[in-house]
Amino acid sequence: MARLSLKTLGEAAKTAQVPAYDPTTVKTGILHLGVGAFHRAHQAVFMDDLLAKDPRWGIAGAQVINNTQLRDALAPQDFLYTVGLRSGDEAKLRVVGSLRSLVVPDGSDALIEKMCDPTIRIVSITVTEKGYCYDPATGDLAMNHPGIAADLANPHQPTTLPGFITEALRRRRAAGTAPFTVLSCDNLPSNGITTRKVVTQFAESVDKDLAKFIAAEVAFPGTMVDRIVPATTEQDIAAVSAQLGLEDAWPVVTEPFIQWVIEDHFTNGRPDYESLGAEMVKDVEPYERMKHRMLNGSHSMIAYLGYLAGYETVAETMADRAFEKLIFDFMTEELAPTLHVPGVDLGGYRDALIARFKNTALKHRTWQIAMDGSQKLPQRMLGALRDRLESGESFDRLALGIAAWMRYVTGRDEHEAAIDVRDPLADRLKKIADETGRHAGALTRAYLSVEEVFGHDLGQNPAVASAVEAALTKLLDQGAAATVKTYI
Ligand code: CS2
Repeated sequence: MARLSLKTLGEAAKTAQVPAYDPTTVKTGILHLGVGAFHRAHQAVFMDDLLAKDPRWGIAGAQVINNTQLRDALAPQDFLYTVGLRSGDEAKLRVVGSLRSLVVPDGSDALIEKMCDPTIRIVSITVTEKGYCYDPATGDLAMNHPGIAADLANPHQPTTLPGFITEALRRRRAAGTAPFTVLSCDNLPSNGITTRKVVTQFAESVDKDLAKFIAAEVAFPGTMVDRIVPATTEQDIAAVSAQLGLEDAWPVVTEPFIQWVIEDHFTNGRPDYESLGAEMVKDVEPYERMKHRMLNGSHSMIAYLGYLAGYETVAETMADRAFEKLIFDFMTEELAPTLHVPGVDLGGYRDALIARFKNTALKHRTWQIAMDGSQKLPQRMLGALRDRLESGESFDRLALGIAAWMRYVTGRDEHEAAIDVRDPLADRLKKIADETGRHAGALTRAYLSVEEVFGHDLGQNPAVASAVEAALTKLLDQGAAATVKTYI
């Protein structure tokens, strides 16, 4: 089978939608840090829609960690790749041409130099929550993070996201080049504000004057990004290549749904996002909060409980009526009442989410979503919990979600098999379980005292402790499947 590339694009047009422009003629106005499946199925698709009308906004890709896998897969295909859109029995293909290059930090200056290219006017980011090197409970830069400590000692050769951005902004300023806009597209709380905070706090420790310049001159618009994009599997690669009639070494598969809400605050020009269907707003927070709580909060609940109950994917978990009912009630009773989003019908939003979660064409693994819970719980569940506490309302299902996370990070499943827990705090969380044993009360107290996750307030709250302990007791005694049945 021939390989997908510029040369075979004519062939691809027989089975897939292909770029309506010549990819070799586009300029790269955006540098994207963290080219993963989500970026390739979301922002890169939006830009692919734009390039026929405005060729200034191609994407120069960059990895923040030294991993050449994707570059090795895409370089022989001229960075073209396929997006497989899947819903039920339907599978549509689209070849995307907006990604034009991919640099990997290899100790040389190539990445920083590319960030300093004056044609780059936006640096967008998807490096997942932990890539920001922050304390999840406070949003402050984690000064004791090993990468941050190394970058502070050697700021001109950075290795972390805050380090790369600060150094590139410093060099641009020194060269008289206007700064780029920094556009976070990760699911962090107040992603624009948080990114601004970690970058300025980093700069503050390196050069106070530079920190002032960044605070005054650099825009960090917030965004809400949404599309469910599971990690690509070997089966996906085979299926997409067979349907395309060309070999694609690393396609992405996703759902038809796509959404992007962006704060309209750019200092060095921006694409005409409106014409692509993105929503430009003054304040993204209500949208972001809605998405983090309703979509991602439910996702994490499904991930921990579903994994423990032996379900491999989200759709499989949601095919269990008890789980579907739990998620419906969770959103209706405990999450939606904490939200106020102008012009959005939260009941309709909930129903659409449930339908998306039930999409059997996506094999979204519970294990994948369960990753990095220590970084995810605050914005997904704990913000809603604080709101419920403040308004004096019940939070039993939130407590169940937190208990399910605790049960999961003990590192042993319901058959005593090891769980491959991926989390920056995994070792510490496992140690807590090993030292505490399977006693729900002691385990609850020990985990609630992890301040990076729960803060001081929730960690010390007796009502939270007793609700979480009650849920954890059930999970330990009866297992997840039986426990979920007691909530419906
Ligand atoms: C998921 C998200 O992996 C996860 O934690 O909850 O990646 C989710 O699929 C996206 O945020 C959907 O927009």
